Amino acid sequence: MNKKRILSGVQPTGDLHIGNWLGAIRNWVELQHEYDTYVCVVDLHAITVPHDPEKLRSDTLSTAALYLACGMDPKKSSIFVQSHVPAHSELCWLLNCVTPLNWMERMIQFREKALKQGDNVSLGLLDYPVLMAADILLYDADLVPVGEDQKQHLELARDIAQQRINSRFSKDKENQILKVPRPLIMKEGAKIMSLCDGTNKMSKSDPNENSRIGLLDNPEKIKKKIKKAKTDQHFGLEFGNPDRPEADNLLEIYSMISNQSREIVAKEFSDIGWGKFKPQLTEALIASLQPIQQKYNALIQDSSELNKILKEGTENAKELSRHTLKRVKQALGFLESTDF
Ligand code: AQP
Repeated sequence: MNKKRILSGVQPTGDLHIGNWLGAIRNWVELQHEYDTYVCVVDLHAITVPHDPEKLRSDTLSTAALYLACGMDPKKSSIFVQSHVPAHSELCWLLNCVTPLNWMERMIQFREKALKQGDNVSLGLLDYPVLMAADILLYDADLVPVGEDQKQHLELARDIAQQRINSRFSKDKENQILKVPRPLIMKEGAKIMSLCDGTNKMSKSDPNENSRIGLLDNPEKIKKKIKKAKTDQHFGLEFGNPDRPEADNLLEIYSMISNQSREIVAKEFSDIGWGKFKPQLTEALIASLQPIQQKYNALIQDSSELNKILKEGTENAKELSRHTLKRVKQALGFLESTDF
C-alpha cells in the first residue's frame, strides 16, 4: 500500500529555537517512519519580511543542517530548499489569480505581522498563505503537520484547492486536479511560549534574544537565559493555571525534553520552588541539545554530505511537483510548449 504523504517546512528567518524543534521538527522525525515525507527550508517565505541577504544564505544552510542534526533521515525523507524548486513560485502565481483578495485580508498572521511592520508591509506578506498553499498542493500532500497558529493557513489551502481549482476546472469529479490536504495537529507542544512572557509565542524574530533557547545555544547561554526567565511569586510549579503561564510553559518544556509525562513532572515539581527547578531545567536542556549540536557541527564543517542530501531532495521534489504543475496548467488552459 502506498504511504500517505506529508509536507512541512521552517522559515530561515534566524536561529532555530526549541519551539521550532518541539513544535515541528521533532514531530517530523517521528512521522518520517510512517509517511512519505517532504520537508523544505522555506526561504521564499523568509523574504516576506525585511531581510539581510548574507544572513538568509547562512540561515538557509544552517536550517537544513539542523533538520538532519535533529534526526531527519535522508533515506526516509526528501529534504530540500524551497527556492531550488521553481514550481513553488509558478504554482503560487496561478493560485494567486484565482484567490479572492478578501480571503487574504482575513488571515490573522498577516494582520499580526503587518501591525509590527507599520508602513513597510510587502505584498509578499499578504500573499504568504497562497505560497504556503502552493508548497502543500504541489506534492499532493495528504496531511500537513502544523501548529495551532498555522491552522487557518491550511484551511485556506483546502479552500483554494477545492473551491477555486477543483470545482471550477475539473472536468471529471473522480479525477480532481489538486488533492485536498488535511491538518495533522500534534497533541503535545503545539505552542512553546517566550521565556520572558508566558502569554507570547517563542519566536525567532523576537528582538529579545533571552525570550528563546536556540538549538545552537551553548551551555553558558542556556544557563543565563533560564536564570533570567520570568517566574512568579508562587511556591511549587503547576500546569494549566491561567494565572501562571510561565509555570505552565517551563514545565511543558521540561516534560517534553526529559520525555516524561505531564503527570510525573507535575508531581515531581508541585512541592519545589523556582530556585530548585531552574537548574534542573537548565541541565535537561543542555543534555538534550548536546547531541544535536555535535551532529550539526560535523555537518557544517564538511558540507559535502549536506550538499549531496539537498541535491537528491531537490531532484525528488522537482520530479513530483512537475506533474502537479502540469495538471493545473492544463486545466487552466495554458498552451503546452510541446504543442508547437
Ligand atoms: N513557539 C513555538 N512553539 C511551537 N511550535 C512553533 N513553531 C514556531 N514557533 C513555535 C513551529 O515551527 C514551524 C515553522 O515555523 P516558521 O519558522 O515557518 O514560522 P513561525 O511559526 O512564524 O516561527 P517563528 O519562530 O515564530 O518565526 P518568525 O519569528 O520568523 O515568525 C511551524 O510548524 C510552527 O508551528
